Amino acid sequence: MMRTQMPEWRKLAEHHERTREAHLRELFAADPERGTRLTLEAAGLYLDYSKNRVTGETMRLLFALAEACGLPRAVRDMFAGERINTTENRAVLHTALRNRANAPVPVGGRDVMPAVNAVLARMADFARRVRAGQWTGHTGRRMRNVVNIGIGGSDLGPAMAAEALKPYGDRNLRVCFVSNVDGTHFAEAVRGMDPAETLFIIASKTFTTLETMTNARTARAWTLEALRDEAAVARHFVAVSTSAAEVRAFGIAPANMFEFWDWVGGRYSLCSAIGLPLMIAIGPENFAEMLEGFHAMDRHFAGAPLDANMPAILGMLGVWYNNFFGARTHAVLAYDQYLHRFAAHLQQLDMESNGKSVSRGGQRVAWATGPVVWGEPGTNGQHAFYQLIHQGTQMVPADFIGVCRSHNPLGDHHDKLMANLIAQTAALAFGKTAEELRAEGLRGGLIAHKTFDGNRPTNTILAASLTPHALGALTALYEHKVFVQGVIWDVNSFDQWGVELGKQLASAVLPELAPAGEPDLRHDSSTNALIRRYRGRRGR
Ligand code: G6Q
Repeated sequence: MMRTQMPEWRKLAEHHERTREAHLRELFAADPERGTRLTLEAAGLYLDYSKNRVTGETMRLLFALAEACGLPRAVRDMFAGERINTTENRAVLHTALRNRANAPVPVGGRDVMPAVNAVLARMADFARRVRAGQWTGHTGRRMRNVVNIGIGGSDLGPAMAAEALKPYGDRNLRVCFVSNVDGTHFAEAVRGMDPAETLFIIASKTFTTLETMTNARTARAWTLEALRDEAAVARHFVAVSTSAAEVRAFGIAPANMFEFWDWVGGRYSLCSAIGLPLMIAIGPENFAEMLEGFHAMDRHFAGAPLDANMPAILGMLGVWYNNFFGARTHAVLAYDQYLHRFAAHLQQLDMESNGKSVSRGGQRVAWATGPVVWGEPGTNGQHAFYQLIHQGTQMVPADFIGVCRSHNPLGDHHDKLMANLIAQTAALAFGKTAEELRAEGLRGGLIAHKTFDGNRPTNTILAASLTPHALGALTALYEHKVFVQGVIWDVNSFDQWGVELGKQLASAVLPELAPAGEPDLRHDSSTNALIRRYRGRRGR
């Protein structure tokens, strides 16, 4: 049945009609316990969802919708390795990558856990050797630079986590990430690096991606120009991929390849061998701690009843705003400088998963699916775009993420940071009325400008400290939130045909940019003109 025709959806629509004007000021006034009642702890994270425009009845109706859409069954199917990625006929088993309990997970009748554990062990052995200076380069020097070359899912997760967990990293080892096909990215990344001390990790699920292969070839040329011996490739290049054949064709020996599997989606691959640069940066023990955090959230998600289930609560709140209030974006505001790439990772995770307009059955959906996800770290955003969140004409539901203990406890910085986080959520919820302004002595025309309506919904997520465990739990929380919403919106959260299209588009134009001859351009007039203009002015 169409989602919007389900009785549970209709009940929510009626409930929305009745309650949409209710103000958080009234909801808090009517229930002094609200700020502690609408909270939850899981996997070391604390969620306060009291500053949402919901009542107990709203949550009951949202969970009823989740039940009716088959969420509990869908969760079981994912964890059990059913082929829920139907358009690619694949299981979706990123949870097996951090299945610390090691319970068997069968895919096509075979338990995947021995292979998962074997790759993790090989990664740990390699990471230890690089960190200890035992994996030396072609001239016998230890590696001081590790450059991950990958893009999208083969970049954003480990790049985000390497930043987030910098305090756990070996500061003598520079770990950096090159993704963009823009030569500037590579050139600036390796500037000042010595090829004799530089290890490249070529990370690509398919090992055919244009950007990654282009950067990888450039990296090989850069290495060989300095080291002048093909044999150097074996010491300076390792690969992370699902395709041994493509890796071999590139010239990297299978012994230097770390495998993962087609049941790991790119944006869900941080816990697979794609996490190798992170493991080298923070060490296998910290990486294992991160996996524990992921696993703790996985267990919570799989086991907790919907009304005490953090990903389900966050997911259904998002549905409430997206489909009933018409919110079109969702902000993720992390009050921790180390999380400065977290929103970028979530952007891919969420928008690539649920940015779909066709249902699992192949019909066009008649309801809104994934919102635009965006964000910058606090407090920077406060001096920039928060204006619109406070007083703009559209509702922007937001998640505020903070930690109680800083890794850099300088003076009173952290108290000031957290005071801002807490005060912002209160201001967004309760606003400032004209009466309050008058009571402060304000008169005249400025009252309208300085009035804050409030009633702007937020979640607050707190961790004790940004440990590997906390980062794992936090990342898994959002993975599962996205899953919940994909089930409600009836989309396949695990394919990405739009990204695949992008991989093909440029290949038609590329040969037409080559200098030789005058190409017979058969595009639209804009595309043709852009190609001609570029050809006439390109640098070479
Ligand atoms: C992720 C996407 C996409 C993918 C990149 C890189 O879920 O599928 O971002 O990760 O396009 O693909 P390769 O790993 O195959 O190079």
